[in-house]
Amino acid sequence: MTDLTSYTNEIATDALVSAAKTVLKNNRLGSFTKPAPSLYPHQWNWDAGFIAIGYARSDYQQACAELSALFRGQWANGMVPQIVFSVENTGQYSPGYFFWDTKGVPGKPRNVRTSGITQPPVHGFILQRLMECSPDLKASRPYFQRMFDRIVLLHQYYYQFRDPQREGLAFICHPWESGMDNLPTWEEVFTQIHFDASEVPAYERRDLEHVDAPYRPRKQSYDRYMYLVNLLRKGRYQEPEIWKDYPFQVQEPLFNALLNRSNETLIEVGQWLGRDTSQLREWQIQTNHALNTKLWDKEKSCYTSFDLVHQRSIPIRTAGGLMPLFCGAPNAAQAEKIVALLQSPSFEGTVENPAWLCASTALDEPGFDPCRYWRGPVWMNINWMLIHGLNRYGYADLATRMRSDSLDLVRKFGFWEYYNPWKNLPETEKTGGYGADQFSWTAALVLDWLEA
Ligand code: 9WN
Repeated sequence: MTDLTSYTNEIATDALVSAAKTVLKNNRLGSFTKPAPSLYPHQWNWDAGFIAIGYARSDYQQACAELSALFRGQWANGMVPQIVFSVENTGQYSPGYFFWDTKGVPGKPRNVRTSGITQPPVHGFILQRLMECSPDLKASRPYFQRMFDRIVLLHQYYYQFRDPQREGLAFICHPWESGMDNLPTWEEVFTQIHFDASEVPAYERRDLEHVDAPYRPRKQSYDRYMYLVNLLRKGRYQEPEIWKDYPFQVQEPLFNALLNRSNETLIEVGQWLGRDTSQLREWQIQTNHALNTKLWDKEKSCYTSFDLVHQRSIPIRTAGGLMPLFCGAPNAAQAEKIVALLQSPSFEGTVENPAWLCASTALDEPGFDPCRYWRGPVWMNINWMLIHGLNRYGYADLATRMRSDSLDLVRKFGFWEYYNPWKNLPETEKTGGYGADQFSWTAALVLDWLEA
């Protein structure tokens, strides 16, 4: 075993800040910044939000531009797509624009190429962060008015089309909508979904040209992703009709926690703009209540997903199950239980085998894998949001520890997409950083942690 905790070649803070800025600069494609140099050559939805945070202090205009570029892709029903494709990079990522076949779908903006699903709603709290960082609030008021309306429309979409029983919880219709695309949770949901190999359309795996197979989803998962995309495109993305017999509809805690943190922060922005925020307030109360009544799992001490189609909970512990700390849903006793879980061997490891905070899937879940994306590795955006959640509940020491774990990982390995959660790596692992190198949101969030 190589003990990487004794690694001493630490990079000085100003060098790290400057390296992080270089990552963003090199990934910049005009009005937006791609997530990574070659694996992800378009604009992704929640990436745009985290990237905006990285620019907020040093290039405020670009920070605002990232959200504007993303919302160019907003559909008439309010949906903001997972990917806004760059025309220049056509063919470099799969599934690309033509695979999604969204051209001509009613309500899709005509001159913008987008996929047909969404990603976690980070935009409200990103907008509030931009408000905090604005060098001239009066001058940026029109921008905030515009973005506020766009984001409220997006939330309206979630409550209207993704919450059929009006419970206060939005469902996701594809693992890619969760942002945590390869959680074991989705495998469990798929045990109830049966389809024939002939229902999987032909597709390419461009991702494996950039990242080795053990770090990316298996073929079996990709077949399932593509099977779902095929159902959506065959139904021409027509909501709500398409949901009548659509097999994947899952209420997931991270997605709803971010939606509700966005509701909460939009209230703040809306009050500053002099807008009526009563609908946002109603959503906020209802969603926190629903998180606690429907997704809280007392035995697991965290929130878990609910499969709406098969009417069952999926009791798998993931970092997403801790995320309601970020929107203030848990009461003090629930928060204490979540923190105890975070400080247990399920996330911290043991004295002999310690782990960096915070594994995406709990270390002792049967589906855990320290290398494969979302099956266990540490992700910086998850840590960034959990740190805010821990501070909100007064767990400042634990929040500080998660921040220093995050920065240590970047110092040791670089700006990777995700990291092996084990501190003692087997000698066969050359590095603890995986996926795409020079990853934008890792750089952006390091800037948020380090820039004064
Ligand atoms: C599919 C861009 C995106 C992130 C997701 C992450 C990964 C895409 C992929 O990359 O997903 O959307 O091809 O694997 O899982 O969270 O937004 O960085």
